[in-house]
Amino acid sequence: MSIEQKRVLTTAIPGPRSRALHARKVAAVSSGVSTGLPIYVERAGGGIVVDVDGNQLIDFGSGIAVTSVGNAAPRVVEAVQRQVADFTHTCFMVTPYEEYLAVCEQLNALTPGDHEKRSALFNSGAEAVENAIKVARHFTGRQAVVAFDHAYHGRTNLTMALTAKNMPYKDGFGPFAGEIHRVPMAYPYRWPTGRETCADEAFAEFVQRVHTQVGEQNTAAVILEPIQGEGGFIVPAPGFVATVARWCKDHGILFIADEIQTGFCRTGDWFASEHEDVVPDIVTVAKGIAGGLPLAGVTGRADVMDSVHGGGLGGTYGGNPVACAAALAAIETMRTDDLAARARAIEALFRPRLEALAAKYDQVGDIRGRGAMLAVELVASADDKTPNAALTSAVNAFCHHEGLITLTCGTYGNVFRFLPPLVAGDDLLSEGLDILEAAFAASV
Ligand code: PLZ
Repeated sequence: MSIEQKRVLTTAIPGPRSRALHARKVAAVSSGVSTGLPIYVERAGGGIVVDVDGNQLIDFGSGIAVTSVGNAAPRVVEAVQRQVADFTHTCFMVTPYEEYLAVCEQLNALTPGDHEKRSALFNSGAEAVENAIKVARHFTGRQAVVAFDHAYHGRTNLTMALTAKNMPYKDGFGPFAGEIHRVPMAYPYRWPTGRETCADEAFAEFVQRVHTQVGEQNTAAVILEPIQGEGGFIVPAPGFVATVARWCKDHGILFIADEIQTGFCRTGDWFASEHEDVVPDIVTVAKGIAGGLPLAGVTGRADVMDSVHGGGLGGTYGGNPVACAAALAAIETMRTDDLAARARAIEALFRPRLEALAAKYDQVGDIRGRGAMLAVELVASADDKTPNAALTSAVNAFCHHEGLITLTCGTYGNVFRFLPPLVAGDDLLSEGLDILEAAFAASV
């Protein structure tokens, strides 16, 4: 790894070069596209991002759960360089190539369940979700789709409708796609009657809503993130996901697991569904699959995926050969370096530190997540669970100024989340956690 795995601050964050670039950003880029931490990046690798002022920041975000194998990961770089020199594009729908097949074979083998599967490749997570819904509607001949409170599935028109949160994702962007129905999520920390009753009551409510407001016979699919991402790293109450999946099966409804953020070793397994022994009918993937190159996939039961007429699925760039080569190298890296185990080790490193924070600060209401997808939810106090978005922003700003790239999330903007590259070393991660502690000390 050519970048020294060390935090270095040479200027204030952001430094003068980043500030100058940011002035150009304001003049050239739509204000609709915002930046969380406007340091402009020159290089990145392992757990470090180097900016144009020579600052080296610790990365707790992985570009939103993408660079699990690290930035510019050696095997990925080598595979991309080889592929880009061979050919960059033909369009798989025109003249196909082996790399696309190899990625689909990997997806069919790695996603949960040993049944016969088929896959199709796309460019972004949202596009994968769109296509999963297309396939589910086509296969079932039904139109309704059920999504959950706090869900995030993308920013295109159909996926905006599936996404729960208005601001910033939906506000003023309607009308939204029809036949999307929302049901409560089994959110243990905020379930009115408490954690113990959460799974059963949320399931009863789910069944009641779908039955009375939608009709099982009209429902093509239920789509769910096995751990909700943008909505607040909400781990559904144990048993909830499996019960919903089983109920779907009983009613001929397809169960779609959106593993775009949770997939590819992030939560300590290849896929988060495995933790609950859930075998989805369809899985959507993106983000971590290709080490930072844009690639997404839909993998599902062969009978479901093969129900679509020839030419019904596709797109100019879907399964681009360079992105496929990157994915094969990233998957190979995850397998040989056992990055699922590394995600579990990262959880073992983070948990006690987060628990110490919770013991010290009344405002840390909940610690949750799995593997290297962890978060703390910040509230007014232990007794008053009013979301504390102000403290969340203050902690975030402190971390940024100290050279730690952090992300927030949550329906109420009060969740502080951790998504480090799985290849970041313990020393670097511990230093990041030291900064987090200092941020709490300075901000509470
Ligand atoms: N499904 C579960 O997490 C993307 C969004 C960042 P795309 N999450 C990061 C932002 O603010 O735009 C995501 C996800 C889940 C779908 C998506 C959409 O994936 O590749 O961003 O389209």
